[in-house]
Amino acid sequence: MTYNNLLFESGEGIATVTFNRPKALNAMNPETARELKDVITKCINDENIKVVILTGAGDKAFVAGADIVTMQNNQPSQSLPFMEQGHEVMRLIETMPKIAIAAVNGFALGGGTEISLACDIRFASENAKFGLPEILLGIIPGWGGTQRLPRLVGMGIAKEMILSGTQIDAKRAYEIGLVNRVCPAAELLAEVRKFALKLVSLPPFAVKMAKYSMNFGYDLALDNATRLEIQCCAQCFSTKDQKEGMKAFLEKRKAVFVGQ
Ligand code: DAK
Repeated sequence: MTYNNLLFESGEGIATVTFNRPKALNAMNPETARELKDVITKCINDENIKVVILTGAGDKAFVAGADIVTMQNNQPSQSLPFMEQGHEVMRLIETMPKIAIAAVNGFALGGGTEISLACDIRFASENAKFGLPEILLGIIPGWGGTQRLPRLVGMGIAKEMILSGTQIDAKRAYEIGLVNRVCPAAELLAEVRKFALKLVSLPPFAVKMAKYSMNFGYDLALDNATRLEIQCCAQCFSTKDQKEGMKAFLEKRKAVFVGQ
């Protein structure tokens, strides 16, 4: 697929996907959502890619939300496919057996915050702004914001943000646990990449099981969730990488994982 609204590059185990509609502050339209699904599927199927970084083109925005121009005259019958398309791609990012990092380099509003919430880890530039301002447009978040934000930062703060539509800066996002790290804007991508490079040599099956256990265990009752964890952990003992990891520890050397 040719991408009109995304840039894609990969190397050293890291794929970088850049939302690239700067004139609309990288707002997501249905075409971008289709392209995003395609590129994430490509990352999933490429065993050389271990980490996927999502960021925005330009220095002003990560993603300024769903494209309001496209949505403004929608009826529910047209909104539903767009919403389902968005949910599908967010869940794909969240559950893929690779690590997704959002490098939030400016406005991450509405769908932009929701994309970052679907990632495993969020780094933000000091000038980043987060928010779910949908209520100010007469709608509510439609790509998982009402569900993922409370799970990440707690119901009280999520209700404050979603019911008021207020934007918060990177410092506040860090304080409430919405982002993992805040960096000067000029250093954001380099910092994310430095962190990603530490992750590319991790044993892929253990990464996959760790995400699986967290993603699919989170909403289960604790007893069922811990049983899921037991199964995921036990499966890791079938891999060469588990043998290598423990052997290397006992031999006091760095493990060399082979991805099996
Ligand atoms: N959509 C379309 N165009 C946008 C846009 C957006 N979300 N955000 C910005 N732009 C465009 C602006 O219209 C402007 O275009 P021109 O006038 O130059 O043609 C250009 O980008 C530059 O924006 P500004 O001139 O406004 O720049 P400022 O620095 O003054 O302000 C801003 C930056 C980010 C504060 C402001 O642009 C802004 O407030 N943008 C809208 C933010 C927003 O409300 N985002 C949430 C969108 S709602 C659903 C599926 C998904 C969703 C909901 C339902 N279903 C299918 C049911 C998700 C909803 C959302 O994400």
